[in-house]
Amino acid sequence: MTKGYKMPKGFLWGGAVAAHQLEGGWDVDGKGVSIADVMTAGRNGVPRKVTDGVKEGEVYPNHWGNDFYHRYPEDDKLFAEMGFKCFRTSIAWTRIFPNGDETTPNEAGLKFYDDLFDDLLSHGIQPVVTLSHFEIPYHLVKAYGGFSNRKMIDFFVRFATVVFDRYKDKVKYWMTFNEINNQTAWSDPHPLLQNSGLQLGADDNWEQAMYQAAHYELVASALAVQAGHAINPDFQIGCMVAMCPIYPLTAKPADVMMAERAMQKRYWFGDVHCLGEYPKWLPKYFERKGFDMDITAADLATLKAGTVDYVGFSYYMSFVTKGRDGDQEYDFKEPDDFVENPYVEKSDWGWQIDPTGLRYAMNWMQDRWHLPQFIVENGFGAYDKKEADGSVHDDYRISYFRDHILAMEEAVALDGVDLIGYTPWGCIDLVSASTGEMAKRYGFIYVDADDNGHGSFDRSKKDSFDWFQQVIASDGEDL
Ligand code: P53
Repeated sequence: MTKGYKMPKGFLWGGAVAAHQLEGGWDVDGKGVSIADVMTAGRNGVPRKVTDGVKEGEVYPNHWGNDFYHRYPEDDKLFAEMGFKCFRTSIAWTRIFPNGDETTPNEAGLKFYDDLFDDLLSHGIQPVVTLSHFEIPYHLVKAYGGFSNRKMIDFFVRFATVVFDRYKDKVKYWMTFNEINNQTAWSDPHPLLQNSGLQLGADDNWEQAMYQAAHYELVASALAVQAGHAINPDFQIGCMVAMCPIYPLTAKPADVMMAERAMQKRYWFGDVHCLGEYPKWLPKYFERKGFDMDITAADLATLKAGTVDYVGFSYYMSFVTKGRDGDQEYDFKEPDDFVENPYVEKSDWGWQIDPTGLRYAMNWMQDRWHLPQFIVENGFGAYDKKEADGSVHDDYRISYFRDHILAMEEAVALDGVDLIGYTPWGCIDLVSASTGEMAKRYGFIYVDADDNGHGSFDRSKKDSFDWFQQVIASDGEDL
């Protein structure tokens, strides 16, 4: 056993999921169609397709997820047995506002989350809630062009206000937009759809569209922060960034400068969320690129007045880049400018495994944003093998967690990072966001279902279940 550092009293150990990846029940109790409902199943290396509405004969894994919608009481019991103090999920926007532009919410959707949160609380588990986790109502994509349209700010703030008000006594920790910076890779259509509801054509300027959508999201987030604090001053409302630190390949100055630019391009979203203003390089960049941005003086005042309370972030991997000789602009472009890291191992999906990167990133964020942090995703997607006796020996997952939790504890105990909690991703097996697979499993709890939704959907414990239980019981000391 590895000896770790005890985390402070009240530290929020738990697990994380998103509504669309596990609930299923995609069309029950008045729920509308979300963008996740029109994404088909992909595979390792094969991207998901997006269909124009739900089509006969296509496979849509988010339609069934792991059936949490009907089975959550059983799952909550297992979370409690593991010792969870919190559980991060999202509220599916389309359960509350099926089309997104209604003025009256859907009571059946609101009631589902009341029941879920009550059940969690009865086990001593506090819900931690993401407002927009890749689940924009599809109608808002079709009728308004998603976050290319300023009207989306009002729709989002209305949704946020309704759920803040409804759950004000049940939920304290909130996050506005999941992995808002995932769309840095703007040339890939998936993040643009998942984050912002953008569907662009060949003639559109994708990069400008990404910056514009992100701006409207940041304004919407800042307004939601203010609305939430007015409803309950005890609310802690955070941002959520996908933290993948980007290193220079060598000490060559051009490599170092490119890595700096790469970090700026991936984390300016956090600068706006946390510091309430755009970093200086970005208006210069817009100017140089000739981007005509709709950013008003009123927007800038809103951003300043709606800074977040904490930094929620996911951490799975790090990246590496290198400079181009003679390139004065260092216009880093993701993913084209990524190169492989020769010093680390990779998962079966090519994600580079780097526990030290977590400690590095926590230090970097502490020094830059000066806010408490919350690790709301971390984990290892892998092919699991269920043995004849039902057991799953996922020692590779335990080893990933051991190394990352130790790095996290060092950041807290040795470097003084202020950390609220740690919620491993996909604590129960669910549908992968990037590939739509069930086979890319993250859970401590195994779900008997395959990529096509066949199986009993029965739950069972993997070896990592007992291991994580012991980590929590020892406040992080027994790794
Ligand atoms: P999957 C890319 C890079 C890092 C995190 O991812 C990412 C993504 C987008 O897929 O997403 C987050 O399921 C996201 C979750 C997602 C999880 O990481 O592709 O917030 O919704 O499931 C893991 O293996």
